Amino acid sequence: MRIDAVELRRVRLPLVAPFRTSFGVQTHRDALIVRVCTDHAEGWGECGADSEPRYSSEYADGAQHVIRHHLAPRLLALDEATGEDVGPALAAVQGHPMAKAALEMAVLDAALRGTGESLAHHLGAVRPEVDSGVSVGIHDSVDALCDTVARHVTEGYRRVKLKVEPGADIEPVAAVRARFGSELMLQVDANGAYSLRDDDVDALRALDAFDLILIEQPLPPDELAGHATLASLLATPICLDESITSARTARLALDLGACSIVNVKPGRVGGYLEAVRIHDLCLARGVAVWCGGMLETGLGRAANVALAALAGFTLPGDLSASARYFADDLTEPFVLHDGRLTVPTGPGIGVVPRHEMLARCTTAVELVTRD
Ligand code: OSB
Ligand code: MG
Repeated sequence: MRIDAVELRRVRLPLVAPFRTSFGVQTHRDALIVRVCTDHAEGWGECGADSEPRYSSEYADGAQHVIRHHLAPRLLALDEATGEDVGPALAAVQGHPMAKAALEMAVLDAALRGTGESLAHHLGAVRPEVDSGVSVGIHDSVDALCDTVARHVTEGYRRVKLKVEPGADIEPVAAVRARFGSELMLQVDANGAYSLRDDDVDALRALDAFDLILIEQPLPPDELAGHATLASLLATPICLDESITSARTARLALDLGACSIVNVKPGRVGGYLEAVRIHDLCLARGVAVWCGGMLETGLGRAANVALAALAGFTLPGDLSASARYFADDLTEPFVLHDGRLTVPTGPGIGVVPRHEMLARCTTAVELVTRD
């Protein structure tokens, strides 16, 4: 397959409700969508980066720039490319994993549409549907939080994740546990907002009382040793998100005892194929993994659901129905069936953007071609 052009499209979709985390509030999904045009088929990719570099150093404008000037030219210079060639072709460029992952996703999609194989099958999926979890932002009041959680429980979500930060942790977690009982699968995500200071450690230790599945990323991304220390102080398992940037860092984190569960986000680790390598490593070690999310549109969601259908994804992912994020998704909406999402079986990622939605949401388009 020869890649002839890379289209970079910015879309802006309002979220159904503001999403507040320890690093800020998000009201829109400002995504970079990649379309590769090849001599076989076209392929779609989505970059996880947000408009501001708060979750990690990447942001949508930056991802677009590095693709335009450094990544796309390297792909367009190849005579032949499959999805497997993208990582090696881009390896000379340091960093920018979400930008690289978006390109890899688009090339995988195009190549698989060419052969008629689904991404799920290609990655090694073993199940036709995946358990759906929901990530709930920090709310202004515990009552409002409980109302939101009640709605999601009624909708059928199989696991609830609460965003927490120092000062908004014990009380909301205690209230949700008290209201929904011990059967609710519950976990928290701090996005690195805690430290090893006594007051922070005391708050995290207090969460041990609530039978949480895990605490996600309590300390900043580069605090592997700190997470190992913290793990020895807590009963609740530590799961790392931001800290895990590759299969190599996953192995290091596990060897250090920095985490016992791994959140896999394809964008954060540079692509779906590296995500599979992390999955394989964890499966071999008996470590549970689950698929994280970046408020993706239906495009990224389709690929994430395919990944989450691999055998080692034993915990519900941050893979919610389209309606949890958007009134109108870019693709046909993903809907919950008995708390699960169906793994797409069509060629490639199995979904395409709806044309009128794409036109309505697009804020800018740029085409990169061979010169
Ligand atoms: O830390 O998992 C995170 C969203 C944006 C950035 C970081 C995170 C999240 C979520 C939402 O928790 C996951 C989702 O439902 O897409
Ligand atoms: Mg997280």
